[in-house]
Amino acid sequence: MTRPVSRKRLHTLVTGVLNTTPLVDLHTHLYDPALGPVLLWGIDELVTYHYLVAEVFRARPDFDYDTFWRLSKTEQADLIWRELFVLRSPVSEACRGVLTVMHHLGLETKVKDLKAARRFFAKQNVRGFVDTVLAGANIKRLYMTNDPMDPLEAPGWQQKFDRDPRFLGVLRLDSAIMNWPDGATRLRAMGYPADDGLTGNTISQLKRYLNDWCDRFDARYMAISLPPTFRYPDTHSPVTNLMVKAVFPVARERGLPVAMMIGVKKLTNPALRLAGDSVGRSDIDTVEALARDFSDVRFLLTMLARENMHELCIASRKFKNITPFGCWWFLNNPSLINEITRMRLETLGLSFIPQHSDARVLDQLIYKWTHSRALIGEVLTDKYADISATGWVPTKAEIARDINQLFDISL
Ligand code: FIX
Ligand code: ZN
Repeated sequence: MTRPVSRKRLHTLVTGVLNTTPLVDLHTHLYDPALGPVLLWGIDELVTYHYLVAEVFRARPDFDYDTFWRLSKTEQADLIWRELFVLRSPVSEACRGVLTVMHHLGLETKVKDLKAARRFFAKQNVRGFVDTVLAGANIKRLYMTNDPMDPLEAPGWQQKFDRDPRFLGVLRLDSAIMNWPDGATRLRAMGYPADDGLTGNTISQLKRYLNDWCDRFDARYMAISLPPTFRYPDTHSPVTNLMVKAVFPVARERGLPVAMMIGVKKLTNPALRLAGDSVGRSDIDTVEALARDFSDVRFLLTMLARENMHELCIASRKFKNITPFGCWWFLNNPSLINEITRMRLETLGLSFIPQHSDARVLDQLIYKWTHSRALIGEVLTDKYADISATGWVPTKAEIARDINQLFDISL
């Protein structure tokens, strides 16, 4: 009979493996440093992350939106630091994240201002800091969000450059497909003469765009964020038609997964700009119908509403071409990472991708992965303790095997 093992022993094994295993980050808004200033890093970017912009207006509802946006990045950071980190305890997850990064980098966190932090970052260079952060977060590869129509990113792709193999390409579809026919205008401006209507020519021009830029980016998947109102089938919706007639066929031909991130209500409060997006309950019937009708397309799926998480687990049990991933955005908080990861392990075993960072600022990888490794480690420990009580005690090698299955994404 196998000797029982304590939870403490299992926890030591799990955290030891998790903390020493380089992981892969499936979705970020980070960029190969060769693409230039579009890669955000440093204390002022960290403190003015759009999550904290939303939170500073909670602390200061009297503050005028336009007055805030007229401030410089440094002035915005100083305001946020004072209001959320000095005059109040920084207990939110986004605030705590900044503290985790600063602490990891050896910076004092309980300070009145950001002068010392700015002095530290002034001594860094981007390529060296990329190495520092990837090592600190123990991330071996990450997937970017690449949009040929993004005016901030597009210039970086004008010239050939040696890719950093740790930064993998992803073709992001929102600019081309959402709010049609805005995308048609953009496609025409790039030399893809699509019509405003969903004609055969439009479909073939969009397919050419998708293939050209999947080639240019060496894209490992295509991705799109979708509103809670997204429906399939829907013969009237331009988004649905373009996905069905262009995106899924190209994905099938190229053998690329399609990531659909469903449930975002864009600019619910436009005055908050990037911080103004909100969440809505999405339609799981749509997800199941897509998985059924496009059974040869692999869907990487995440949804933004907590209420959709259980449905997504069950839909994933029904369709092997659905891979649920991450605790996205408003779900990327300890209480919900805990709940969602338990739900997924209990319904899906190890057949899902537990987390992605969604990092927009390079430094954030440190906190997003430190926090998530600890949380996921607790849940995994409990699940191993449950089966150990029956005599099925995992070895360190089996725990390492499981963690690689969960995190060693290779697309
Ligand atoms: O659509 C997306 O990729 C979202 O993750 C972003 O738009 C969002 O602003 C974000 O960064 C959330 O974490
Ligand atoms: Zn994102």
